[in-house]
Amino acid sequence: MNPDLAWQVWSEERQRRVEHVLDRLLPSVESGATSLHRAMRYAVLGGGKRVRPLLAYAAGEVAGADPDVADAAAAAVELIHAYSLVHDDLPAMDNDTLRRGKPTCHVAFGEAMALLAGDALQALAFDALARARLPDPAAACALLAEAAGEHGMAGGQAIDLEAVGRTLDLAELETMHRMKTGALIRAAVRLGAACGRPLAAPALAALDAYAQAAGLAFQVVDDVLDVEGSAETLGKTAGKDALQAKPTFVSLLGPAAAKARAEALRREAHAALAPLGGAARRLAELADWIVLRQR
Ligand code: GRG
Repeated sequence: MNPDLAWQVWSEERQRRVEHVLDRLLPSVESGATSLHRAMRYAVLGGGKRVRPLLAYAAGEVAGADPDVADAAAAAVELIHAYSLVHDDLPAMDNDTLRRGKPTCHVAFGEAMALLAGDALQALAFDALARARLPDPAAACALLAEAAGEHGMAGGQAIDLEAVGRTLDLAELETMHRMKTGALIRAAVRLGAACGRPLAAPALAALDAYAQAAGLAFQVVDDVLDVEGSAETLGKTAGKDALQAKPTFVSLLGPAAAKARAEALRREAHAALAPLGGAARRLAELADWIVLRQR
């Protein structure tokens, strides 16, 4: 089979798989569904690239994890991500109206319900991990909490909010993104690996170096796409960073150097995987996909 086709088959199968897992975890809409239930399902299902679940499944393969166990890690990171998007889109934060090709959750359900949907999605993420057949569910919950909390995503978002109208230098920008988006990407890799057999310290360090490079590459590409993509292909408002005068990799480096930085990070991610051999094949393909994507 042509290697690209094999990647496409694997990634689409895993995307369908996590969709099904999320569908079962989310509150049913059949009987007695409330607006909160509908808002939760609206925010999670039928959209998104599922980058973080794919990272969890791919890292799980390195540790020989049963995909049935890795399902919980994949779903939990996507639930945290979906909650962060719902809250980020609120008028109090980024105030956006388009996400994943449809009106944002608060446009569809109102601000109060969107706030609650995000809260409930976050709770559901931890519930899914706590109940899963993981070797150490408590350690997995702690790892996800660290990534989502003040030392990770929420802390990075706070720095981002306070940076509007200020100038950040490249080091400050990288720190902000390592927290805001990088921490959850790193957690996806670590949680996926935690679903399998215990890995030795060098393998864990290799995975972590990979995740840090891939996470930063993801953000650099996100900044480039904000400038070069359209709302139609991205499914979200394009050109917002410049409009809001936000410091980005493109505003600090220029588009060509930002693309070169993404490419360097892709190579760094590949190099980090070298000690892991063929078991890390999907992670390598994911780094390519993260950097070469158009949406
Ligand atoms: C509200 C605590 C809190 C945090 C929000 C992650 C985040 C922090 C905000 C999202 C804002 C944003 C657009 C950040 C840029 C990187 C990013 C997370 C893009 C969206 O992720 P994708 O491209 O989205 O994986 P899909 O829709 O494909 O899942």
